[in-house]
Amino acid sequence: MYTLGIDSSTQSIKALVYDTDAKKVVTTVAVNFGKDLPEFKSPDGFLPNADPLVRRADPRMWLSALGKVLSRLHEVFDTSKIAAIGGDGQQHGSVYLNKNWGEALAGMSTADPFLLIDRFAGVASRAEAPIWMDSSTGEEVKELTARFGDKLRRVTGSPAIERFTGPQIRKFAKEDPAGWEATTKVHLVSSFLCSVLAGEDAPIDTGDGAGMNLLNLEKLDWDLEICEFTAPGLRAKLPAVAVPGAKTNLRLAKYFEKFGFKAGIPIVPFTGDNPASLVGTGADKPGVAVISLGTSDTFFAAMPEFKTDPDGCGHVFGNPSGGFMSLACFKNGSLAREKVRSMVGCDYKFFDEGAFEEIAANNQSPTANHQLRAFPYFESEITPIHAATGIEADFDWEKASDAEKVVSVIRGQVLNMFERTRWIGSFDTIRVTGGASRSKGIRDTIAEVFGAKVETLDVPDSAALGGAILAGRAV
Ligand code: XUL
Repeated sequence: MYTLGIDSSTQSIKALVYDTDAKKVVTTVAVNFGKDLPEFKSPDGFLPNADPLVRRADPRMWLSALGKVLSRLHEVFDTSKIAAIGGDGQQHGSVYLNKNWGEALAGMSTADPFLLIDRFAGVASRAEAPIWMDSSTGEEVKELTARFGDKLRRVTGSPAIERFTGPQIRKFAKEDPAGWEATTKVHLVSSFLCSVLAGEDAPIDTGDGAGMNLLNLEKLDWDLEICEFTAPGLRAKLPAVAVPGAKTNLRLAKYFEKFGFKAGIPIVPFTGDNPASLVGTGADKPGVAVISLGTSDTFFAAMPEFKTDPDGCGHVFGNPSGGFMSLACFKNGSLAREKVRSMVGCDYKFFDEGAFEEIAANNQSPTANHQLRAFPYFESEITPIHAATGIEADFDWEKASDAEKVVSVIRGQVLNMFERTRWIGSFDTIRVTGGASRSKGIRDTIAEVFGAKVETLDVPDSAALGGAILAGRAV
């Protein structure tokens, strides 16, 4: 059986076909928002804004990209063979729809040659959708924290956070009450695209819904009190919540026959990109954690029961395979490592391996108690919360050798990751992915500090794959 996974991320949308019998990816096509859709003037997936804290995108860009990626897929694959569709979107981003939305959705049950952006013209009550990179809601975060204190963390799995959807909705409702009044539905990027495919309002799944500061993760339903304080009448504007594993009633709308699909095939509610990656990397079962070493470093793992980070830095999302998942994001990831590499002035061979060999040869095992450690805070850090102060070392940094500098920074990063994820549980396997996972020094340090087997993951499109796997399970 073939299933399709659609991943709408920050800079591109991907469509991946998966053979569920052979357990193999058959083909992947992508549309890059900046390169392929220059008319939306969003080279990096969002509209330029004079305020660096504001990051918004034109939701019509996502519609246009959806049509284009399905058309590209139709050119290279017999889409009539696809039995089910799943997918995901960048988390937290929200789309605001007006009274025309319902009618536009219903219209998807007829076939016609119009483009998606024309079919959905005039449905937005807010022209620009805030995305996860937006951190302009400091004031709303303060207001939510003042009103609910620790309840947000205990109930929704995360304290109030700038990029989370609740503070973003509150900001819109405060700044544009008429726009808020005209809003009949708020969707996430994931549920917005899923609704378009199904021609009806898709529910928000607990994986992506947990990134809103609105979902009660014990009851798996919207928290009325938090919703009402966030924005008046919000509860009535939210779609339903999809409980993991529940049978889906969503079916592909007739409109999509123009891309060769069989209308009526099942669609599973879309989830967030991180929960989808959890499934795509095979880490949706306890005991396995994934560390993605990218611009920022991300740590995620499945959690059978609901519990939250006492320090409030990590997040809890629903696991699309059932139960929950944790996610901790470390802003000082590869960018910080690159800074250290250029400070030391060494090549990758030394940074990834040579420095570690030199320290080992001097009998300073990375697990020895006297081992040096340094923490790179080039960007203000969120796990733990820490201002941007540069290198903080527990030794005289200036006098240290190049090898000591490299090894101590990696050790500092990995130790921090270990300390900050202990609340989640322990792991016998850690799967590492992302650019910096090529470094043997980092992999060995992770193995020693976590006391776990480290595997290198080679799943380039883990989120899209997760969507396709979830689609397969639903059939
Ligand atoms: C997670 C987060 C990002 C986005 C975009 O909380 O903000 O990982 O999901 O990838």
